[in-house]
Amino acid sequence: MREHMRLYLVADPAFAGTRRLPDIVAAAVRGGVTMVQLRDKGDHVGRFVQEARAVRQVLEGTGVPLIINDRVDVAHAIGADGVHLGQRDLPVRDARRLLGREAIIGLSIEQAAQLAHADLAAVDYLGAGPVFATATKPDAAPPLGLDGLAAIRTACGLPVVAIGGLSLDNAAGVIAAGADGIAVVSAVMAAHDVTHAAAQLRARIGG
Ligand code: TZP
Ligand code: MG
Repeated sequence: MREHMRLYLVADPAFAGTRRLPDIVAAAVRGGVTMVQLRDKGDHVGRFVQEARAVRQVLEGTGVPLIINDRVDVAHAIGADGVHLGQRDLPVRDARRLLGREAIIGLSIEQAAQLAHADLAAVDYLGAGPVFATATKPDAAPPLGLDGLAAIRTACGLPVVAIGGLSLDNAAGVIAAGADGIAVVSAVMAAHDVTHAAAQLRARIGG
């Protein structure tokens, strides 16, 4: 699990522009992405399912797991590897019951205090963030900073992927603060050359 955390792409169709989302994901995997989450905040679940199937197809045989954001039903429908849930989504224990033992379940943590209320036995990894300010998620909690990230790392033995405002400039610092990897939206999705952007990030974080 920790190796899969290294470079975690959050693929959001809002960033696709005129490109095809599965093509972007394939290009990012060529650059060294180790895990992919599909995140669609639109209200068209049928389209989400279609996108998810197409992305699953390009990931087949790559060894890169596909995680669905928010929607346990979509994850189940398309046979994704797992689901990523926020503090206001379906409780992780219920997701575990629905998806089974083999599913990968990730949980967002916005501050270390939330760990006390989390059902960590049902969780495979934590997404900690936002570490830095980001325009990608307007309703994000206040930034944790590196100290807040380190506090989550210290409080819990689960794999931790950091998210929020991460780029080539700050990626190494986030790993030094204890994260097992970085999760990015814009640093890869908004790049002109997605493969190159992913490869540069991979080189910066090592592993
Ligand atoms: N959760 C916390 S911050 C964030 C999410 C989904 C957005 C991260 O986007 P970016 O573009 O990598 O800052
Ligand atoms: Mg969510």
